[in-house]
Amino acid sequence: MKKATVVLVVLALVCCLVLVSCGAKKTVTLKLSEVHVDGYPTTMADKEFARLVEERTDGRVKIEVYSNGTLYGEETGAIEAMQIGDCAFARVSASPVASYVPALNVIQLPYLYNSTDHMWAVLNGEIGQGMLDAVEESGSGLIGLCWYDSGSRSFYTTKAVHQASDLKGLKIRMQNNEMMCEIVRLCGGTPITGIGPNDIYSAVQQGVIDGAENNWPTYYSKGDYEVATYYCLDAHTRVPEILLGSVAALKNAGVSESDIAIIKACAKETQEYEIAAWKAMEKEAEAGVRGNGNTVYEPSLAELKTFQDAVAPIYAKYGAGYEDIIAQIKATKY
Ligand code: BDP
Repeated sequence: MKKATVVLVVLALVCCLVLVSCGAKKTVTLKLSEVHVDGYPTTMADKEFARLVEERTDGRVKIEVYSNGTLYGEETGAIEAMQIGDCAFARVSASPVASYVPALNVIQLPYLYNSTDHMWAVLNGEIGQGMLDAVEESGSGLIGLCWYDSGSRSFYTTKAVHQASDLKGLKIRMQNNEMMCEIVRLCGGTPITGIGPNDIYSAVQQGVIDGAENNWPTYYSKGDYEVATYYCLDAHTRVPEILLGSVAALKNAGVSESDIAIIKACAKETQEYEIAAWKAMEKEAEAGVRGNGNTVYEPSLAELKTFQDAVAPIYAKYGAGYEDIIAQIKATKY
């Protein structure tokens, strides 16, 4: 063969190899379920997570965010789908996850933290990482990726509530979590579960429930403030949000261990992003609710104590076996 022919053949072979390797570059597209609307802090963070993962894996892993509960309107549905590998990621409240990983109840006990800073000192420390690890080690098929802020939860109702006993006779929608339901029972109300966050509005309208409980941004963004106009700032608990991954879905999609490590690092990076968005939205939502003329009630210290005293027995029931962690949380400096 002439030298020129040899060069041409080699060039052709190199081109073929490049083309084959490009074609073989495996790109997987994975789903992320989110119950909140676009523009809500957690949805913004989900999208930032997707952006970072695509960038850091050089496009090997793409994540599509399905917001506003379009994939699963109930977080329990998203969790169960992840367990069988039907969904790769979901941003959910820690509350429903605790039904699968009971240790998570400890970090959302009523009146546990003194402030947001206190909660973040715990979540960003050994206890928070320990809880994320516990999710993966629990055999639940879930991976705990990172935490997001969700403020504190307070009751909103169709009648005025100023102290715990005012919940007597009221049907209150609660998340799918026994400990959360117990909070309402201990105050004399009736917890109602099985209603997704997008269905609270109509459930109130139809008189199926007399109210629910949540933070300013959810109360506002879901429109519930229009039908349950009394908001009592009892702040009975802080429940962090958690970004979850599915062991089965990542395995089925063939995502490598090294890409899983990248995914975990990207998730952690979005925490601060969400916290900043959270602070802004909390103010915006509060202004929106107050601007609508809702009755926002700030309980006196004595009234607040009626809630704290009513729910105190929860510590013995749900804190049993975790006394050391609870003491550590209470002693955490912030
Ligand atoms: C909101 C959480 C969301 C929960 C919702 C609820 O952000 O993940 O689904 O509460 O009460 O604060 O179901």
